[in-house]
Amino acid sequence: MTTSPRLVVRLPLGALSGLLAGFAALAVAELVSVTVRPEAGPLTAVGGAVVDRTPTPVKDWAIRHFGEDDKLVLQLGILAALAALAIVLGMVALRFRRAGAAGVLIFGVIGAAAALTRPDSSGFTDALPSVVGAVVAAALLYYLIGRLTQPPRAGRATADPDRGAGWDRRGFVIGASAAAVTSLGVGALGRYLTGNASQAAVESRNAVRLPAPASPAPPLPPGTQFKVPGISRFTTSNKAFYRVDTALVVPKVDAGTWRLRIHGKGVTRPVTLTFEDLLRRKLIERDITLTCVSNEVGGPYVGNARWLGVRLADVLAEAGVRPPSKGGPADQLVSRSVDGMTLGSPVEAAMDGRDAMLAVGMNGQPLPFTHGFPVRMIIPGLYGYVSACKWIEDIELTTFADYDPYWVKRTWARKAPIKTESRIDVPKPLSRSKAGTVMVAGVAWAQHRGIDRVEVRVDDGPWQDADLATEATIDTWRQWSYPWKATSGSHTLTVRATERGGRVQTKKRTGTVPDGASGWPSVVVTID
Ligand SMILES: Nc1nc2c(c(=O)[nH]1)N[C@H]1C(S)=C(S)[C@@H](COP(=O)(O)O)O[C@H]1N2
Ligand SMILES: [Mo]
Repeated sequence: MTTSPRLVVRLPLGALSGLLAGFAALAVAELVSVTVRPEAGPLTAVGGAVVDRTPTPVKDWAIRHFGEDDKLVLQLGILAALAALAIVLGMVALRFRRAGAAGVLIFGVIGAAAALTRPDSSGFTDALPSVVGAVVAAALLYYLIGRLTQPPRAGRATADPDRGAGWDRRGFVIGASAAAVTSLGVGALGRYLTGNASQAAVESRNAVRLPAPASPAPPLPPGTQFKVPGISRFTTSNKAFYRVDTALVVPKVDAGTWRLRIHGKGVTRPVTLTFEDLLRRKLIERDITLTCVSNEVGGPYVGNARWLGVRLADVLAEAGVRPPSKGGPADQLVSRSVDGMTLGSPVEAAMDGRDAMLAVGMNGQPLPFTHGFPVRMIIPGLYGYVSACKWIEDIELTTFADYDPYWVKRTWARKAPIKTESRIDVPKPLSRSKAGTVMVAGVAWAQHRGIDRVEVRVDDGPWQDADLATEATIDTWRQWSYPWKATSGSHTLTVRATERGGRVQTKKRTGTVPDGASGWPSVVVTID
């Protein structure tokens, strides 16, 4: 008998063995990670490490193309890469059985290294999911390949016609099926237990009763919301609010065990606060528009919510913090989250009288898990990456000279006030409308400065004043609309906003790196 027909059968079976071993590794790792830390699982750990090491332009590209699905795409990509490598290892193992199994162990080492070097790593136990998963997978691969390359042991009764062809078909089928079924069960059990572990956090959130604010947000003045179809609602619902973060698994923090530590340079009375401590204090409620520095001109990463929280300046003052203008030694406030993210804000901005807060509520609800439950920071006027720490657990007073937080280490600016911007919500780009009055409308923002004017230009015509909705506060965006007498043809609509004090939104087009995109938004539309 020649070897080629057997190879044709064995190669796919080797590949299948590799896939089964990879699947077993992930299932076992998932189950072990329940007892260690869900975030220490190999997919999350390797995914997180990839996110941290991805060059900023690639990350920006991913956000642009996949939006809030970027994490899903990343995890599917990692799974696909793992599957390809597992197939190769399985086929290699047909020839080099020990080397194939050892290859699986190398992946265990990579997964363990990723888990141990995550900023939120809780120590050597974080290596366990990857290590145990890899050992089980290596043993499984070694066993299955053995069935493919060795005859069944003498004496075993078998009617296998391939017997003597050099492999144990029955042993392989039984081993492979048992491995597949067991992995499915183990994986499902792991998923189920992970769900239970976050149950305490879910219950703690359900139990939150937000107190009434001592300083409520002023009622929205009439006229903040235009009735133009398609315009962004003045208040963005929690569901519709954009989400930008690096968390592959949304942290589920139990409010009952949550603590916030405040310490560092110039802190004369370090404090550790509980969630109850925060709720017992006087709460303020404010409408504040948050924007992401990764928002392209005309992009979706901006939203306005009614936040409820504790005034950050008061908490800092009680800890003995003085802003630099009052002689304090720290000019940077570094917030750290439970998942190891770091954000740096100017201490001056946190204490200069604006409504910077440790927020516990969003639009009348406890913070959604995706938006930072139980507590996040909000500082009006600053992009999210230098102000809006979600799942916050630590505030350290330091200096800009001494410490660069996460995004600053990755080419973004140390300080990033939000740039004056505007957006055309309607008409949609490349849409068609009938000649006559077409409503051009959208939002404009210049947080903590205020919007005074929005102008619209049709093609190369003169700038025309748009109608402005009533301003809620200088920290919120402002709607605008312009009834355009549209004539047939293809037209370019361009918009620019002017902030209080007269500075016009810059025409200069820049990308998002390092401190936010700028330029006038425009859309091309066809009028029939
Ligand atoms: N812990 C943590 N907080 C974070 C981030 C993050 O990745 N991790 N991203 C920041 C960025 S870049 C922005 S724009 C805002 C977005 O807040 P949102 O997701 O509630 O809209 O959160 C900020 N806070
Ligand atoms: Mo952001």
